[in-house]
Amino acid sequence: MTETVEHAVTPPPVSDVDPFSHENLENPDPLHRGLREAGPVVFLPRYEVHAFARYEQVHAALVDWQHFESGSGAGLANFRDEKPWRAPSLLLEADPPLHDAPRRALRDILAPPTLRRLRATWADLAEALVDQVLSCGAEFDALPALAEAFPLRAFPDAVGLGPDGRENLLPYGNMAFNAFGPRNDLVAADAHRAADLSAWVGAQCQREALAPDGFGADIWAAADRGDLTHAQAPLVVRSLLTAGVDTTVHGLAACLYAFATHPVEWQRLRERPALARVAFDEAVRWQSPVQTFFRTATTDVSIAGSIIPEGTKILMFLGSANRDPDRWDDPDRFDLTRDPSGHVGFGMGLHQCVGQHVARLEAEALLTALVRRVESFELLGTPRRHLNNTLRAWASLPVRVHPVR
Ligand code: PQP
Repeated sequence: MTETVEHAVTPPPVSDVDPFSHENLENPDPLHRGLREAGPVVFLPRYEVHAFARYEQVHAALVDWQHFESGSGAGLANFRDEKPWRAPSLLLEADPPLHDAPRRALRDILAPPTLRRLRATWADLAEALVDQVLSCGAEFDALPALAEAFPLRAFPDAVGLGPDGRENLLPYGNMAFNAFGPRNDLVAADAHRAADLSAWVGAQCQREALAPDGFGADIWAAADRGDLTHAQAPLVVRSLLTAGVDTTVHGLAACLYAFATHPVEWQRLRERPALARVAFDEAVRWQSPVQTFFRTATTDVSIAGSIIPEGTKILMFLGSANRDPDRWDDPDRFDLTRDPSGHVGFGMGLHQCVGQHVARLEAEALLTALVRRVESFELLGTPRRHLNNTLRAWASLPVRVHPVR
């Protein structure tokens, strides 16, 4: 058999990089640039995966669930031959049709009427938090004081969690987001806590553990209506608990870091507080708190003349797509005058973040409260990254604020 030139198969470029090394997690920009420049698809023999680092291919894979499935896992582990560390998520690690009922249920629960009810509560919470933090002095670590404190005050109450054990939420999320990567030292560091954290989260997903007026009770009510099964309900609650805290903490941290290092943009926001949502999306584009997700090829897929074999994993670099110079002008610039829509920091397509409006509402509440009280702020010393296999996260963001007088 001969092949025409158009159908010639060219092996993709190969790279021995480790995207999950401490150096690359600490600063992924050089890695991303190298992979984008190497080609539309790059084979990484270290993990036996094909990688997409350009916007075009990441976007194309995200919107093509028929060829790039999630049901074999959205992390490196291939559920076709590896036992998942916990029961697979009905949302993140499922494809249609299994995915659809849980997705619809959660979409309806996190819909505009719910957000309208939360808006005033969260605005008040944010005002109170900012007042409290500023009353303790002008120099503080904005990571625990604001980026962690606000979601931890807002989200667990909205879900309807009980008061005990909430300190487990961030460690559980950290563990879950590490688990999407390879079984490296970051995974090993939390292994001793895995059973306890999972048991606590599992217990909070039961109907009896949840207040009657939160997202959790809403999920159980959807099961009572027959929108999903009663066996599915606790797993959907688990998705909220896994996805809802660390993501927003580091999304808010991305905003705070962005503004602490871009005082002109902070003045722009102060002049036009209605930009808070655009600012959040631009920060999500610029930092991409969720850096990576994986898919699995459902058939041999041809990308720019290279074949990705059926059943193998594809690593999508969301953070790299969000800074691809072929898609964005001056991509490394945090810029409130750009239109960040189309960024893939919340994914795209069928699985696009169902919680994104909740996240935007949290960001809007916190930024609006800060804009009223803070004339300007700056970094006070070097911020420190917290390394995670999936999250672009912070350990510390020391700042000095100049309050509005
Ligand atoms: C980024 C769902 C979504 C949300 C789950 C789950 C876990 C994480 C996320 C990632 N996620 N934003 O367990 O269903």
